[in-house]
Amino acid sequence: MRRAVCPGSFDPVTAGHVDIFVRAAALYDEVVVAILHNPAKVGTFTVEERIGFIERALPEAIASCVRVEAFAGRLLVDVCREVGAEVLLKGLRGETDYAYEVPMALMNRHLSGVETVFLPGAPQFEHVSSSLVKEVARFGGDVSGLVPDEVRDALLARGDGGR
Ligand code: COD
Repeated sequence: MRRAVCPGSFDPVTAGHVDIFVRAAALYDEVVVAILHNPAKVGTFTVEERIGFIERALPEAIASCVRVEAFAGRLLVDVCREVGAEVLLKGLRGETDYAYEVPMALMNRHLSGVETVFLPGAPQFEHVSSSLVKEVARFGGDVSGLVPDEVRDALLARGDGGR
């Protein structure tokens, strides 16, 4: 079984993330979407909310080979060991992500031999991040199409757009 871990905060999941999960599921037998969170830090959405948003946003065709799990205060290499994954899979949105991600990929390989596979982010979601979406929503901008509809509605319902 070839298994990949897609890690992130996913606070909240965006259309860019979902695109990466779908493409990862075409490459691996199983994809573990790993929500890494710091229990001492309050996120915009709870870990349970983030899990639900992701599970309900997955297209039916891949739902059976993607599972979503949360991990508190852990190294990514330990998450990979725990779930039996040989690969970390991440989306890259250009030079800024590259500069940030490559040292982490090399460190993870140094620590445990786990390789990181990068998929280029889809051009239509290149500008999409959880934090930007929250900022747009906070000031009343329309984030339709940038996040699953349920996430858009949850951001609107908060009133503060997810501060
Ligand atoms: N298109 C494609 N990919 C995207 C998009 C998009 N529009 N938006 C985000 N992504 C990618 C990001 O590049 C990232 O790889 C992933 O999706 C998750 O995004 P976020 O924003 O939810 O995640 P972050 O940036 O908060 O990262 C959280 C991690 C858990 C990945 C990070 O903190 C981490 O690697 N922690 C591990 C700690 C560790 O083990 N450290 C020691 C060794 S380095």
